[in-house]
Formats: sequence, structure tokens, C-alpha cells
Amino acid sequence: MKRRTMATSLEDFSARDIASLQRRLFMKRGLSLGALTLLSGCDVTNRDSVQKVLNAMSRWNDGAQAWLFDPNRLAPEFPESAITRPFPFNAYYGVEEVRRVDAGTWRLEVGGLVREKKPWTLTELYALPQTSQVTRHICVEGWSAIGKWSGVRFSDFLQRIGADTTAKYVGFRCADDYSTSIDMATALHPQTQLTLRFADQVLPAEFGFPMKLRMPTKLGFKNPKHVTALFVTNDYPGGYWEDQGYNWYSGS
Ligand SMILES: Nc1nc2c(c(=O)[nH]1)N[C@H]1C(S)=C(S)[C@@H](COP(=O)(O)O)O[C@H]1N2
Ligand SMILES: [Mo]
Repeated sequence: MKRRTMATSLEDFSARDIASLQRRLFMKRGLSLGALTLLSGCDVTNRDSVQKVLNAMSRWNDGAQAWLFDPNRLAPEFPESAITRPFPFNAYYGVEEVRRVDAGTWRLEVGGLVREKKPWTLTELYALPQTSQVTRHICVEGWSAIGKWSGVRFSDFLQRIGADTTAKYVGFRCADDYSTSIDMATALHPQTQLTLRFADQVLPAEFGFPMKLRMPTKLGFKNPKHVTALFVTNDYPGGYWEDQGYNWYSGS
């Protein structure tokens, strides 16, 4: 299988983190980066030192972003006329290697700190109440696109399986050996969706058939496609890109 790295550099990514951190600091706490410098004792007012601080203190960065995350603030939603066509495909391999998952034998395994560990069939997921969103997907490679996704509100699903929502993480495993994990606050966010449809159609193979997790509050790589298993845990699960140094929290 052809493996590739993301086109952006970690340095660019840190710069975009800082822009987002700055925006959030200001909106949520009325703080400037200068004020953060005073609070943290680190000079975070120029690009180089920002990179050093964020690279060296990646865990601190996750904590700061989590602290700044407002569980009630919604990501922007758009009219259907704003939808990007054609919608871009992305994965760590080319579109010709997209996984073909068999709908009949596929199961969603649920594990870890949940009461109901029974695997889910696709038919069972389709039978749950569904919602739709038209939101922007932002990839660290420097593109963004607006799409329409429909599925089950993830907080409803977590409730249904009796997830321990005081746990720290939800981890995901995928049919293409991809993986990622998210914080519980994001898992419970009202726009976090267990997605079954794209553009009013059954989720096409390239966009993650049969199921993906859609989060307009996270960068694209945190949105796992072809999900086969999810688990609730207090042990940091990491992920495909996260284990290669990409910032774990990666809010957008
Ligand atoms: N299973 C799986 N999920 C994945 C990826 C992947 O390679 N495998 N790539 C991620 C990245 S980097 C992006 S930008 C989005 C792309 O989603 P799209 O093809 O729907 O645009 O999927 C994310 N989820
Ligand atoms: Mo991405």
C-alpha cells in the first residue's frame, strides 16, 4: 500500500494552532497571547517561540485547548447552496485504494467503559433517529470544503450504549487500519455525529462507508472514516497521525 505523509509541515500546523489558540483565548477568556505569556511564563508572542512552546509542551497545548473548548458553542452551519462540489477525497492512500466494506458483515464494535457491548449492524444504526448538518471540513493540508452529513447524534448513541461519559477519551479503529481518538467533551458536543449519509445518499466508499464520525469542531484527520470499533477509555489512545507528532487535540 502506498503510504504518504501529510503535505503540511508540523511547523505550519503549529502556526495554525496558534492562530486558533489566539482566537479562542480572546473569544472565550478575553486574553491575548501576551497575557498567556505572563500566565505561562513562556514567551509565546513570536512564531519561533510559539513553535518551541507548542512542540515541547504538546500535552500542555492539549490541556489549554480543552480548557478553551466551549461545549455549547456551535461550529458554523451553511445553506445547502454553499456545499462544495465536487467534495475532496483524502486519506493516507490514494482514492484508487479506497476500502470496500461489506455492508452485510460489517459490525460496529463498542467496547471499554460502556454498559452495552453488543455490536451494531448497519440496519440497526439506520433505524436510530437521524439529524443533518451542513458544515465546513478543514484539513491540515490546507484545504477546506463544505459538505452535508447525516446520522445519529453521537451523544445520543453514547447514552444508548451506556457509556461512562466521565471517562476521558473515545477511541476509534477503522477498516483501513486508521485510528484516532477524541476528548469526551467533543464526543458529547451537539454537532458530533455518527455519520451514515453524505449529500443525502448512503455514505459513499470514498467518504467512509459504512460509517464515519463527523465533528465540525475538529480538523479533518480527527474525523475517522470506515469506523469498525469505538471504545471509551481513560488511557490515552493516540492515533495514526497523532502518533507521528500531529497535535492530538486539533480543534478547528
Ligand atoms: N479511516 C480513515 N479516516 C480518515 C483518513 C484516513 O486516511 N482513513 N484521513 C483523514 C483526513 S486527513 C481527512 S482530511 C479526512 C478526509 O475526508 P473526506 O475524504 O471525506 O474528505 O478523513 C480523515 N479520516
Ligand atoms: Mo486531513
